[in-house]
Amino acid sequence: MIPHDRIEDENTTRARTHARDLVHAREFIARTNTDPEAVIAEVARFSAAAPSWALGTGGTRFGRFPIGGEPRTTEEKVDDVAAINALTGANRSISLHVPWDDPADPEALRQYAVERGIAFDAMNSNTFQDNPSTTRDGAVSYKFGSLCHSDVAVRDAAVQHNLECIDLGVRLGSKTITVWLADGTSFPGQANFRAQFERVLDGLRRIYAHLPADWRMFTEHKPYEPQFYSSVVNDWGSSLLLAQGTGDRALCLVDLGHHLPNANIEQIVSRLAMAGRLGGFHFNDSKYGDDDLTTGSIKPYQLFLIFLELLDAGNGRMPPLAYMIDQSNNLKDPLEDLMQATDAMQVALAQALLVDQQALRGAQDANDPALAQEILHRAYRTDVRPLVAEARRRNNAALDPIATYRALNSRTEKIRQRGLNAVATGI
Ligand code: PSV
Ligand code: MN
Repeated sequence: MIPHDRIEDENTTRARTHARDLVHAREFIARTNTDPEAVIAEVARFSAAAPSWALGTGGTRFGRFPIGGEPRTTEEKVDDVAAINALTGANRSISLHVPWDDPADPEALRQYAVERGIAFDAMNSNTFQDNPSTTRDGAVSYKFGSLCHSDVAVRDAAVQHNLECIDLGVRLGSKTITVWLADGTSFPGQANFRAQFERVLDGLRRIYAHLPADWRMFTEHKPYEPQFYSSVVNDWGSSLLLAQGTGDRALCLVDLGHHLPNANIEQIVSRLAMAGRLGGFHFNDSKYGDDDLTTGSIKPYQLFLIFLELLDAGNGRMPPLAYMIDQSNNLKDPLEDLMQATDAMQVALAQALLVDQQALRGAQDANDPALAQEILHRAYRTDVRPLVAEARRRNNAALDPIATYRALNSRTEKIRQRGLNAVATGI
């Protein structure tokens, strides 16, 4: 755990500069017809779940370069999320991926997390790998898909695994299951598009039928990888069809990396929200495909535009969706990576909150694209960092999370406790 008084000490060294920057930011923002206090409050309310699989050094199939001190158990993963939450004040939950996470005593794990102020976000099932616990000890294989498979025994095993994830999630206090399927084909003619889709729909209906009344199910689309010719749930249209064909509490999850190059993701967000089927997000960033790069590191303007659509859907506030980070790369300390992502989201949210909505509507009605762009840029180009830091301070977190993490030698401390060879389970 990161002791709160150490964070306070670090904040004290930055307090005077922060106060000066905040006065300046407040004055500047007050001139733009926006209430800086409302921005700080909304940013302080925001939280993004951390994925249990991004707490170790992820990698590519070419290599992985562990940095030591990685969490060896789900409890240690909770510890790491509690550590970054202490610094950001905005990562109040963890999302588990089964069976990479397979707690022997869920009630004890739940209690462990509660004591550290961490809740359990969406449960994620895994039918994209063959694991003994999900394949009936190797009796079936997901090589040719799971819910879409031509063999009913494979489909049954995949459904069963999802039901077990829900049951585990109930014991942990989660309220959502996210179903991401690697199902698809790598070669034309390998399978019938329609037959695969109908089998997936049937499987999702069976999973949905098992949901407790206060639970939701998310379908997550992805155009390619690991299959390279077709994915069954390839885009938001297929995801929406599946959600609509399943039930009211079946919603779509948007992973930013799961779109073909140049897709207008903010418009997809708007469409799904309009259809009442936007459930959650996996935040990350990419240059080419599902690169799993740090949120906001490549296309920060796109991130701002996405938050703008979210505020539109929430009438000026962030709608109560499931916001999660889904990124992993093998160059950075994963905890620093997650804190940078969280900061990028808070900055984008603050910028989006600064958009003068009334003026924007006026420009739209007057068909004045130049003015509309001015209005967006005025908000996007505002230095909102003091507001974000203030939101963190009010959440008892660090004014500067990464600098504080480094000043406290947090990684060295983890290596001392867990060892240099401690490697996290997951990807
Ligand atoms: C697939 O690429 C994905 O985005 C899904 O959310 C999975 O559950 C996750 O990554 C696991 O790596
Ligand atoms: Mn994802």
